[in-house]
Amino acid sequence: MSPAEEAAGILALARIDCGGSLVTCSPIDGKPIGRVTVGDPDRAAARAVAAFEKWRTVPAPRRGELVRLLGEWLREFKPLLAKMVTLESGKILQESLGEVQEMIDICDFAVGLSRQLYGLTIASERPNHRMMEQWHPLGPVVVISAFNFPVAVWAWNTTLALVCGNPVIWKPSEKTPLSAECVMAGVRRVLERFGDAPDGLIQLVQGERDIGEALVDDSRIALVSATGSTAMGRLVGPRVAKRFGRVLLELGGNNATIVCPSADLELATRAILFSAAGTAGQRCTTLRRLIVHESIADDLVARLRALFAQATVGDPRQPDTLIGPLIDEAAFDAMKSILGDKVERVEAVDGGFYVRPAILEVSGQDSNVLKETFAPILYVLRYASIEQAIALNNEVPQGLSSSIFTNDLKKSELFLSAAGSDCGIANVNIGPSGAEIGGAFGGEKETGGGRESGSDSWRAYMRRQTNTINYGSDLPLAQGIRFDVAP
Ligand code: UN1
Repeated sequence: MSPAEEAAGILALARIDCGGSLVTCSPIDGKPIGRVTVGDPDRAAARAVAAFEKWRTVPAPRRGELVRLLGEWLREFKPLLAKMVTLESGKILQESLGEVQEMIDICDFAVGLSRQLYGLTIASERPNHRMMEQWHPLGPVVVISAFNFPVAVWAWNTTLALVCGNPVIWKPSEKTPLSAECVMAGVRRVLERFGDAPDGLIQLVQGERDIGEALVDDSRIALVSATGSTAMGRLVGPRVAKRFGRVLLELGGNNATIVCPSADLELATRAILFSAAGTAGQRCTTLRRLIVHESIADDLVARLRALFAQATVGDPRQPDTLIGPLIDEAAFDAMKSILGDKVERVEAVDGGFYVRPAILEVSGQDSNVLKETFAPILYVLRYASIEQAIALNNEVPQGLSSSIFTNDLKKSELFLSAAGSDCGIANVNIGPSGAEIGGAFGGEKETGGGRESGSDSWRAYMRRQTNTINYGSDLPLAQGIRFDVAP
């Protein structure tokens, strides 16, 4: 079946009737698979404001119930939604199933969280006073998501935002609007089952850049959570800051793995294949730089070249495919601009841009190595000392993810220490990609500094209020200040 036929089948099954001026193509064969209607950001913001008035007063555990229902629906719809993600993003079905699982996992997390939005009690310095902090809902949240994780990133943000008491407006990538339509079909059903959620609580606004910009500039939006390139974040950050809004940025990565002489090379090789070539090199956590000790570099590179040559590149719907197509011609051109004639195009499905993952040995980190090219290119650098390897890891402007392969405790602890990796994520004996939802996800420097998903990332979706309560009959001032009118 063609991607267009398959997409039509899924839309029919989910009873989604979309049409409009925005055409979307499948990277599998480059042909159109559907159309959606461009949304109205102004109207969406107004509806979100009205929804916020009501939703913020619903008890958080009840808000969690909505997310629980969403998780139930996702479990049921997982195979179909994953199929749509594959058709639209080109990632292999295994990875799409993983992406939907990530949504289910964050639903479970958020349901638990809905009973754990804890604040502190703080010792007051004044007699008969009590101090505490409360976490209150923040306001309408806009989620701008990218093509490579067309549904999971929405779920990371939306489930937390909902239990925290906020309405959500979703502006998905214009490259993956149908996956968003499928999710919204589920959301509508879930809202019906839930019963009394306010109108406009969860909205989808399709469109291109101008639609995103309108939402970014709208002072009714309390938080803009944006995932995408550093270039995009450079625009979004200052624009939201100008109106004193809040941002959560999850931008480019340029992730490295250090392989030490003591490493289990078999383990490292498998991890490197998944992290560097998986998702056709189009994850923000993709491994782009391999920093190998000079004593084992020849051996490791030879193993990797053999493995990269064997990996099946092709139609992501086929079970034996490991590497699907690049998202579009622009991605192919970006890869070609680095590799020139050495780029190996694979003739898999007519109209799609399929490439074999590339390994490029380099002697230092030039401007190409320092930037994030969203394609499967693995640069290999050699090092002599662990300090030098860590310096190379940290030399790039981005700071998302990193990892080390070693069986030497001192090396791994140094890598995780304050003098080690400067990234938001640092792993040992696994690759830099494929994080679980339980941890905070995000990175430093040009990655934008935001944290999404697990741990205490929920705080970004709430406003903190410090309360001091006097239950005595005197009025002692803080810092012992005296401020009385003479008797
Ligand atoms: C992204 O590429 O934007 O850690 C997100 C990972 C995935 C998420 C990637 N869980 O690779």
